[in-house]
Amino acid sequence: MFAMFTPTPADKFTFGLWTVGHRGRDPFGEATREAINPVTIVRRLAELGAYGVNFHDNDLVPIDASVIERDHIVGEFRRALTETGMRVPMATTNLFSDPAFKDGAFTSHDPRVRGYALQKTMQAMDLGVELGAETYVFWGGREGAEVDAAKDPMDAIKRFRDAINFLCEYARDQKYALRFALEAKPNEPRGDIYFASTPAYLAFIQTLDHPEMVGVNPEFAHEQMAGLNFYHVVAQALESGKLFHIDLNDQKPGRFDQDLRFGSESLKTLFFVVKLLEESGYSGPRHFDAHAYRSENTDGVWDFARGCMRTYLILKDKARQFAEDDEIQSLLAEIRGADERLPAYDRGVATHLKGFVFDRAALASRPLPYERLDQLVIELLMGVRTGKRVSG
Ligand code: GLT
Ligand code: MN
Ligand code: MN
Repeated sequence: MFAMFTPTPADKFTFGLWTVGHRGRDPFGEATREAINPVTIVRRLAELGAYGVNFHDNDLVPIDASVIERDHIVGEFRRALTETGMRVPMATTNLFSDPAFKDGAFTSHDPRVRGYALQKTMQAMDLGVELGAETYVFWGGREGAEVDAAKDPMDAIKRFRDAINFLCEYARDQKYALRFALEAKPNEPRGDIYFASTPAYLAFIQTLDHPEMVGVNPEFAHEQMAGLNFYHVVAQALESGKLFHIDLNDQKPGRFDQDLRFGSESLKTLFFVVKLLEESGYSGPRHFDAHAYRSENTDGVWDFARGCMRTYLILKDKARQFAEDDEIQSLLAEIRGADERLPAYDRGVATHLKGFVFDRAALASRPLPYERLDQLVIELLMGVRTGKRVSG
């Protein structure tokens, strides 16, 4: 049983350097554990069966490093990747820690700040591509406001668009095979962040010069903070061909961004998310954007990482059980009935439909045994259904 839920690189699990490297700092307290250097992170994650590791430019190279220091750090990191076979499928820019970005990066009023943000991102794209990244994430942590009197949200959208258009051209000019993934969050660290949810980005992408290069990176915690159903959000991203990356974690409703261990709180929703990812043919990395409880020491960090991957695999197995469970499947068939697509519009169809007499009472009386179905799902998740076929 244990071996069954032991990850391998084929599962495509990734972690950010900033996730397992998180030192337990929060707005009220200092770090509770030592920094773990990127090379150690790569080696430990490889031992645990991960596929790869992602980073912000400054997770790897300090913002004030000299060129010599940069080359040394990147060289050591690359060696660890080669020795372990670990990949870097995604990279991103830190456009939120430096005080220069205190009022935004791409959406700042100050054109010098916007220029610096572009410069920093181009350099970080170079670094990411150098290490093999195929996806480039944009999380605009400081792109927002506390004082709406000071900033025009329409200007912010236009400035953000200019930045993404500029960087798409840069990627094309450099012949980088990079895809961009935009990550939404409703608030924190700003009072309000522009593009508060993934669907806002899905609409925005259509207004770009190269919409085909740009998709989304939804994060469970962020949509949960906004009170949205992550399963539905991911479904929309997938259905529109825009799920370029995904940040998996957990989060209690109505709280700050907790970035909890995957599956520590919201098993039912996450079951449907895993089922969706597995059944839709999503082939990208399963990235855990989470960190260990502040009370953990370094050993606990690896317990955390192991737990994220193990829970994902257990939920994946539950999805298989769901598909193979006769009682669930026959109930679903009964509920769904003959789910035919209606004919497309033509004038004859419309005329026929307008004149047709529907039996409203018959429509309303259709039984929908959702209580039974949901209870079966709950029992499956609680482990009292075997997952074996129950027919007969
Ligand atoms: C930061 C944020 C995450 C983003 C990271 C990528 S940075 O940790 O909380 O949700 O995915 O920039
Ligand atoms: Mn994230
Ligand atoms: Mn988060």
